[in-house]
Amino acid sequence: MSDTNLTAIVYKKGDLRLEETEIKEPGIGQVQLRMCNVGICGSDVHFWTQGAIGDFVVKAPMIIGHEGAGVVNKLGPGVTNLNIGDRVAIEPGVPCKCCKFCKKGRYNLCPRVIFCATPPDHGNLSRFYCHDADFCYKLPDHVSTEEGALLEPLSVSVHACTRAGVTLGSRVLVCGAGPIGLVVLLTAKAKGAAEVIMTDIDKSRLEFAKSLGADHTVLVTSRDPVDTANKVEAILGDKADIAIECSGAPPSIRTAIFATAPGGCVMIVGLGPADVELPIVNATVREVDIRGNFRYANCYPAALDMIASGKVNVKPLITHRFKLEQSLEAFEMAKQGKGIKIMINCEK
Ligand code: NAD
Ligand code: 572
Ligand code: ZN
Repeated sequence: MSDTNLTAIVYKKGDLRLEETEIKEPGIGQVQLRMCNVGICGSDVHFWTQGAIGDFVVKAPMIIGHEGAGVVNKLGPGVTNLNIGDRVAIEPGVPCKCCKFCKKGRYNLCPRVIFCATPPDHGNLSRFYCHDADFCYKLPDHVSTEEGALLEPLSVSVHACTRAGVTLGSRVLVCGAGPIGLVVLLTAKAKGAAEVIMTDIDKSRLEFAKSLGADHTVLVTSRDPVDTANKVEAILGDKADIAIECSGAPPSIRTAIFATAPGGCVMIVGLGPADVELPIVNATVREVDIRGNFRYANCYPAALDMIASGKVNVKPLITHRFKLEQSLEAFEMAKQGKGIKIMINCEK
């Protein structure tokens, strides 16, 4: 029987459909993958429910999904780094490889990057998908394709913790205990952080964070960011060396600044409103550096090594599993904010 290509497509705001699409042939330097697992990310849900994130608007039907792993099914011309049958994690952003940012290794800043499921670029929640072979990472036999899919959010945390300077003995505040805050927790611990304290407005998320190894948690109940920062300081016995903000909520960004020690760093990962009022003078006079994070560059190998070596265990993050045929149900569950990571299996 010939293969078909069931695919999850966002047509427009609120309109997600499962349809058969053509199976593409791999281009030069590409591989055709038989997809295995794709995780649902908050941005996938946002593009479906809102039809846009900032300036990125779904103007034409877009295949969703960017946290994927699959098996090499065909090699395109010129591919030498992979073989048919290899299980790989897919780094979803393929940059131009020529611009000044690409040339200096900061390819996440490439203005011509093609990034799965960021309009107008298609994602990989389908049975078959073609991708540049040099942005596919072969998984060792003992690393599952679910873990391969989780390399994507894990790479965000590797980039954030590296840029924030997390190292042996760091005392780290992580604001927001969603999937990103949780992978930041795991990565900070793997990098040798002495203590990680996490905040959230949701008690169940903090309980989950504790089960993953958070040393302390703070339930945010006050509207005043200084109150929350004081709670963090009371628990740590001092301000944090580093705060990694993973909620995007403006009061939480303000808390991150107030809770960080002089000379420390606040890393902004969470993206909420475009304009946010911040206590910038407070940060300036205490030389608290505020740094930004945009996806990742050169982080997949380190993320894979952390999983393959057993230094991090991302498996507990997967709370729900669906088949590709059940994608609409899976997205409905993600929209309701249930669980942590919802994984879709694309195998027949
Ligand atoms: P999520 O919505 O699942 O998690 C956010 C968490 O923050 C939730 O648990 C929520 O309850 C909590 N929260 C909300 N208000 C809070 C407050 N005032 N104080 C503390 N916690 C609060 O999202 P996620 O998938 O974990 O992603 C987190 C953020 O990271 C999102 O804004 C996302 O867009 C962003 N992100 C950025 C990058 C990047 O490259 N910069 C990459 C991936 C994700
Ligand atoms: O895993 C990549 C990723 N990036 C997210 C969110 C979720 N997953 N970002 C937040 C949204 N931005 S963006 O610049 N954009 C839609 C391109 O607003 C990218 C980073
Ligand atoms: Zn994502």
